[in-house]
Amino acid sequence: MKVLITGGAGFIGANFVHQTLADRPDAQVTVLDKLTYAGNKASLDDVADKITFVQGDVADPDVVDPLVADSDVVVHFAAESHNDNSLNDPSPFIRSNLVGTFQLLEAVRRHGVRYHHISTDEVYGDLALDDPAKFTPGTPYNPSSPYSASKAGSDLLVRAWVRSFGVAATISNCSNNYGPYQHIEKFIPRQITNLIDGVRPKLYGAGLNVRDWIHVLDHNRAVWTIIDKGRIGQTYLIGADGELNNVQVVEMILELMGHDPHDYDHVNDRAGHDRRYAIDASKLRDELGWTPQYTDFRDGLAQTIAWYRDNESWWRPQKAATEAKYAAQGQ
Ligand code: NAD
Ligand code: TDX
Repeated sequence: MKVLITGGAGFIGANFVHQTLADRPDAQVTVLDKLTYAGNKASLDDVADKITFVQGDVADPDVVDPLVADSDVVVHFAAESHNDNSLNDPSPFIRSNLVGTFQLLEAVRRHGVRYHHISTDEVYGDLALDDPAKFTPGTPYNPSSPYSASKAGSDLLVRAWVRSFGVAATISNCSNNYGPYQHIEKFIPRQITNLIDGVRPKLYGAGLNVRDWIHVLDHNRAVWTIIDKGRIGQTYLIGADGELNNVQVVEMILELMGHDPHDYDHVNDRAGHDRRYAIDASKLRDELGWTPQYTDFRDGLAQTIAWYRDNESWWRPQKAATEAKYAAQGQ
């Protein structure tokens, strides 16, 4: 099977490349990645001789068309992915997330190739902290940030291409991922690498916002389950019942790294900050038989901390620039 993985030098995509090579000896993997600030080719160094790597833009039809034509399945991870960046400059989010998805859809339509679209629970907006409800595939779209609006728009393009053109596509909307190879601008690796540098963790606002954490390897196993067994045209929500507020996560990181759990600071809040995400993954569990393997967040977090301690050369080159950007925002 020839698998085209877009965004394979990013966090989730790089883990997906490693898992695919390990679990599917028949897979021929091509990665298409623009290598933006968020892409890191070093994440694929250990498998460089087992894959074809193409540096290019998913929004460029001349790049996309021949790669799609030569694939059996396209798994589309590539995107601008950070909410804070989208608040500073939405324009790359529109090009990469909307135009990029459009060009891939046109190519899979031309060549009759199976397509799986990676998306986020943020398309549904947020839930109140005291609301017992969770997101389901029927929850209306209500995105808050330019990032989540661009992802919502890309999902709707996929649905339209399925209905109007018969494209063989599935969509998954996953909650917050953690694990190795995540860019240090994101919440968990930012705090881990701050502590390695002797800097106190930084919580936006009161820190009471809730995220529904899932280990990246569980997300990616769900993606393969959907590609193998999912019904064409369907949307599957991926989550592992991992709701925690940001204070709880920071306290756990501090404790696991040998610090007083209250040694953190509050910084400026994010504009439009979503309060709570929570996924009801029963469709994926009941219909397709997927269950998460990382059911102990504390264990998964300890492994993630160990990975950042062991792989300082991977993240160190980005640390100063990432923190300078936050400092300018009072964060
Ligand atoms: P990331 O920012 O770590 O990686 C994105 C990758 O895409 C990078 O390698 C980057 O170079 C590449 N890229 C960006 N624009 C591109 C373009 N125009 N052409 C080609 N490559 C381009 O992101 P991530 O956290 O790995 O997220 C991957 C996907 O998963 C995204 O679609 C995101 O919306 C979705 N998602 C992420 C999470 C999460 O918690 N991180 C949760 C749910 C869904
Ligand atoms: O330093 C910080 N302090 C802090 O309190 C940072 C970077 C974040 N936060 C908060 C904001 C959020 O409530 O932590 C929470 C998680 O923040 P992010 O890591 O920026 O993730 P989030 O905005 O929830 O979005 C993530 O999950 C859904 C991914 O970045 C998206 O790509 C995905 O779609």
